[in-house]
Amino acid sequence: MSQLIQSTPRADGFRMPAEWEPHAGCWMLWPQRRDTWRYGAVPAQFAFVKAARAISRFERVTMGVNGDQFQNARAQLPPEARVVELSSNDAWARDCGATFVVNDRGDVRGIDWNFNAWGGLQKRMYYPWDKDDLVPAKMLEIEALDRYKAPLIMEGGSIHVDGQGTLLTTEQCLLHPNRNPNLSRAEIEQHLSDYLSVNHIIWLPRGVYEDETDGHVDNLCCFTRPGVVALTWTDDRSDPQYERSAEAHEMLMSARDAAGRSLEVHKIHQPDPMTMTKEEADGIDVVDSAFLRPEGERLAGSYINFYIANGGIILPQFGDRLDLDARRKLAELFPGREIVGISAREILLGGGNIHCITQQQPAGR
Ligand code: KQY
Repeated sequence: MSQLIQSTPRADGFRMPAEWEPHAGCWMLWPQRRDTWRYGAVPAQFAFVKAARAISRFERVTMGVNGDQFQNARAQLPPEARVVELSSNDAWARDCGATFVVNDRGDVRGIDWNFNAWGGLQKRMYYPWDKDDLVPAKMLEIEALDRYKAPLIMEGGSIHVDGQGTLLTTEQCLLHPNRNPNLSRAEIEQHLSDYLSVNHIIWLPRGVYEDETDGHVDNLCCFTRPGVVALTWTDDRSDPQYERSAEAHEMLMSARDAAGRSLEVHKIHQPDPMTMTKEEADGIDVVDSAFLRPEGERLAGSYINFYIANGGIILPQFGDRLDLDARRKLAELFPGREIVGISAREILLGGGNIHCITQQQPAGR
């Protein structure tokens, strides 16, 4: 049974662990939405299956699917993946799924943030999002884990933690008026502190250029271990990403984490700029509420959007000359983990990448 708890994780001695801490498994949601995914989401389903197959080598994957897609998903996914009927509007488990917290005894609970599909009616990107908003409660019911309801509109992709009290985020996203217009920066910080048990927040100004999430940090920068971060980078000063990465770099170089350490910052060169082709744009259904994705639009490609599995790194690859460079650097940053590259352009076309479609559930007792 999953109970709704009225206190906060901090008050109860729970914290959000870092992604590299041991997992019980990984949650994903099956892509189906025709105004996000081209050709009725069939190519995206292949890409999600590849990601699920890669993650399944390291930990159990649970795929939440709408009822009408159960048989299709079950047939495509590897037998070791668990397929559960769990309705959703779209397929971004990182953003609409539960964020898990643990205590020192190994108990696991979940946080149910409010979700407004990256900006609500102000932006009208992906209406409706009612089913997505119920995903955390359903995940926690399935796992029989207790749930905190957090009074904050927030997506999991807008934060990264080191598990030792430090949180990384961007002002562009968490302070955007389309998320929590009635909350001040201090009130948002207080909620993050209460629900994730963080003591120190590093606010980076902006995320990746043309990232439709309003600059999620999980496409820009992440911790690879306490005191060490990886940042998407370009040396091309004429690329609009340059000043975004440069300002983040400057900030990170002068930042301290919750333990008072200065940070070691590793630059991961972004793939060469990619744009949506006409064929890709034409394959997406147009509906009234949809966010237009025209041909020629810059895609927010980044190698930072990888998933840390037990013993592995599931890394986006774009068929780019810098794919190998990213693999090598990540291999150095994660000794002891196997780097598994996944062809990820199809996921990128939907506006995110491998980190955005996954949500780790920490191992409990
Ligand atoms: O950056 C992420 N965490 C998710 C991207 C979601 C894009 C919605 N189309």
